Order: sequence, then C-alpha cells, then structure tokens
Amino acid sequence: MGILNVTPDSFSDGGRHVGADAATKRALAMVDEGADVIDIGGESTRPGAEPVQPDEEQRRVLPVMEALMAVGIEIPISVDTRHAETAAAALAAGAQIINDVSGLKDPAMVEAARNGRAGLVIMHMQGEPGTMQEAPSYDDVAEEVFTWLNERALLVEAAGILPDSVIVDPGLGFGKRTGGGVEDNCRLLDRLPELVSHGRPVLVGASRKRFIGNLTGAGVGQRLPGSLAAALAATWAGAAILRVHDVAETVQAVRLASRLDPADWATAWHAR
Ligand code: HH2
Repeated sequence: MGILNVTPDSFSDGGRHVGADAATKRALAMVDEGADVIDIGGESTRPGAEPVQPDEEQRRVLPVMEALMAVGIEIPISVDTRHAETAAAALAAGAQIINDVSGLKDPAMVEAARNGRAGLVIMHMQGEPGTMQEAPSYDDVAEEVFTWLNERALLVEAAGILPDSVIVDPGLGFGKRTGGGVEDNCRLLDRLPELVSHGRPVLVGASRKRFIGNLTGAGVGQRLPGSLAAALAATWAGAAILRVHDVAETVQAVRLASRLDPADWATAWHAR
C-alpha cells in the first residue's frame, strides 16, 4: 500500500503531493514501482497534529480521487480518514477501501463501508493524535491491542460487513510507548503472528516512523533501512499489507524476504 498524503503537514511527505496533478503523478509512479493499493489521506494524524474538518479534508482528497479515476488507475484506492462523510464521498468517487485510524470512532463509518461495499481497515490507537504520545499506558501491549482489534472486528462483522472485507492494524506509533527502553512497536511486531493467527488480513504501517528514529537516531528522511527491517519482520510474521512511503525499495525487499524461510534460522538467532 503506497502512501499518498495530500496534506500540507504530514510528518514525512507533507506538502509534496498537494494538488491533483502532483498527486496523480506520484500515484502512477507508485503503481509502476509495484504498489497494489494507493492510500490517500487528507489529514495528518502524526503525534501533535491539529484535526482537519471533513469539508477541508474532502477539498483535498476528492479532486485527487477524480483525477485518478480520470486517468484510469488500475489498482484499488483506499481513503485514509476518520470521518464517515469523507469516506462516503471518496467511495462514491471510486475508492474501494476505508482506512480508519480512529478504529471506527465515528459510528456512521460502518454504514458508509456497508453502503459502499468497501474494505475496512480497523486500526488501533490509544487516545487522539493531538495527545496520544504524551502518556500511553499498557500492562501487556500486544494482548490489549490484539484483543481490542478482535472485538472491534467482530462488532463490525455483526453489523453486516463481510468478514473478508475487514483488515486489522495494530497502529504502530499511535499511542504506543517508544524511547526510554520501552518499545511497544517492536513488541507488537514480535507478537504479530498472534494477530495473524486470528485469520483476518493484517496491515502494518512502520514506514519512517518515530520509533525507528528513537532506536537509531535517524532523522525522518534517513529511516528507509529501519523501515525495510520492520517491513521484513511484518512479512515474516504474516502481514498481508504493508503501508509504505518507499514502494520500489519495499517491493524489492519483500520479494526477497518472501523467498526465505525464517523458521530455518530463527532458532539459531535466539541461541546466539
Ligand atoms: N499511519 C499513518 C497514517 N495512516 N493508517 C494505517 N492503517 N496504519 C498506519 O500505521 C498509519 C495509517 C501515519 O503515517 P503518515 O500517513 O505517513 O503520516 P501523517 O499521519 O503525518 O500524514
């Protein structure tokens, strides 16, 4: 899943793909690089971000949707939004997946997905983007996040969304502890096979995130190697979708990784 943020303030690509022409160019480049889905977002949800109202969000996203449909883009478009009205408008304009980082806080989101026969990404976030990194707290992060995702998925399935359409995401960086020796994002990657074992497709978004910087000292533009390492861990753990900025590099890494079998060397790694 290639990231296309049409925002002025996203933490990594903010301001770069604003406007339908620049956004379409980037989307088509990601298709060439091997993306299977493009995820369009009109609101930054980075830690500390200011919320964006749905009308402004749609003003950013819908012209891009229309431009992508006009050029006949050949892969599905996902809309990254917390607002059901933006989701519904994007689906009407041709999107096929709703990516909701709020984990369906807007009660109308399930209805939007059902009416639009859309795929639905349910992501875990503790708190709100504005304050989520101030004091996240867990006893057992993986247990709590995975249980919450399963409960949420069962709820939407009971509300009429086809189980095949539900994708779950642990929400790396969204209200997760990082730095000071506690790395919730790494624990979630370590224990990802538990989430995968519940049978729903799992999406992982680690690309260029702050925890990679906290562990390595790398600035936001220097986090490709750490992002690839996280992508490989998620691949080996059985993730179905990786949400990334660097599509060509990730596709190459994952093509190689999927030809290797970590079961053959994991024991030796643990014994080192
Ligand atoms: N991460 C971001 C945004 N949307 N959606 C899902 N499902 N999973 C994620 O991990 C995820 C997401 C944050 O990254 P980015 O879009 O690059 O930045 P910003 O929120 O600043 O636009």
